[in-house]
Amino acid sequence: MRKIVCLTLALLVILGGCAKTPETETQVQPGSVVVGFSQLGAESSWRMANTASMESAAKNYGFALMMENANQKQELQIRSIRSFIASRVDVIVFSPIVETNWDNVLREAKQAGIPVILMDRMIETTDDSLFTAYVGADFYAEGRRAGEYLVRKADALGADHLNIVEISGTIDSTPMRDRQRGFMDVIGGDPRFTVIESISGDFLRSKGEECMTDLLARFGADGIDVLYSHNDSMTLGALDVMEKAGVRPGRDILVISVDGEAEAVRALKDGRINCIVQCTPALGGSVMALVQGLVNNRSIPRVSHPVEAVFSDFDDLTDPSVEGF
Ligand code: GYE
Repeated sequence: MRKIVCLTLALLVILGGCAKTPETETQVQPGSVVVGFSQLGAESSWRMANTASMESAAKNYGFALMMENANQKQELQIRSIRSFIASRVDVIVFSPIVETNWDNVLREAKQAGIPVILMDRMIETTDDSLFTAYVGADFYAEGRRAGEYLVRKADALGADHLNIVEISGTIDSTPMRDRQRGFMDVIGGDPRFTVIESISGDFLRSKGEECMTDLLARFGADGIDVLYSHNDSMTLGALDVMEKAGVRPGRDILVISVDGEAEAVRALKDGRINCIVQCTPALGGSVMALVQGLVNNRSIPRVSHPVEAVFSDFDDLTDPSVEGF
């Protein structure tokens, strides 16, 4: 791409005053732009839809997408980022599996002059210059929405006390940390609620099953009033286990989930899930718009959050806008 940037610049200089484009801006041929994308894994329907969104957006923009899937391993993500640097891609996009320990590899990208966009998840760093932009959900707000639903539901039921179990996402990932923090900030001070256990299901359906099996064995269905699960895949696994044990999810145990995948939305409509806090995987368009801004030397927003909704048994679930991905 670099050659084409120079050519375009030269043309702009030749065209002089005729060019409408500001002096700092270059018009890059989309076909020449290479985006290195490290996806963290394929752990959930959310992740699959997110990968598809990145692929189709890159195609729409005419960018070449060099994508690698890290199978839920941070070392593999670091290795991919190093290979993107060696290939001198134009922009690196990655979805960090956990928040910590990215500084070294991101310093290498910075030294190579390659901008980095964080997609979906955030990092913990003392050097904010190590990434250019973040595109992803406000997970803290999602956690709060889950808590606000529960408060409203407890009010409607006139409940005195509710025992909550939490199946969390991948430990130390942004959605896990912030969905927990947001939820606790809303319900934590309310004596009607006790979180009796929180265990990680790693955002996987199979682990959602394992976690629910363990929780039912330890507390019994009567000891659990509410399940708060950090994603639909784990929730669907937990639902299977409850039903096999003769427990009616949505009735015997209230179920609050996050994401909005099609199968979970069907379960919401069937009354087996009470609330889904939406988290959209369709981030590709926003990411590629930023890539385009970067390669054309425009300034781009530091943080972009998608607009997200909440679907619950308080809503008219026959409304066509209540649909999954
Ligand atoms: O909620 C979950 C996925 O980081 C927002 O990761 C994403 C989460 C999503 O595995 O389903």
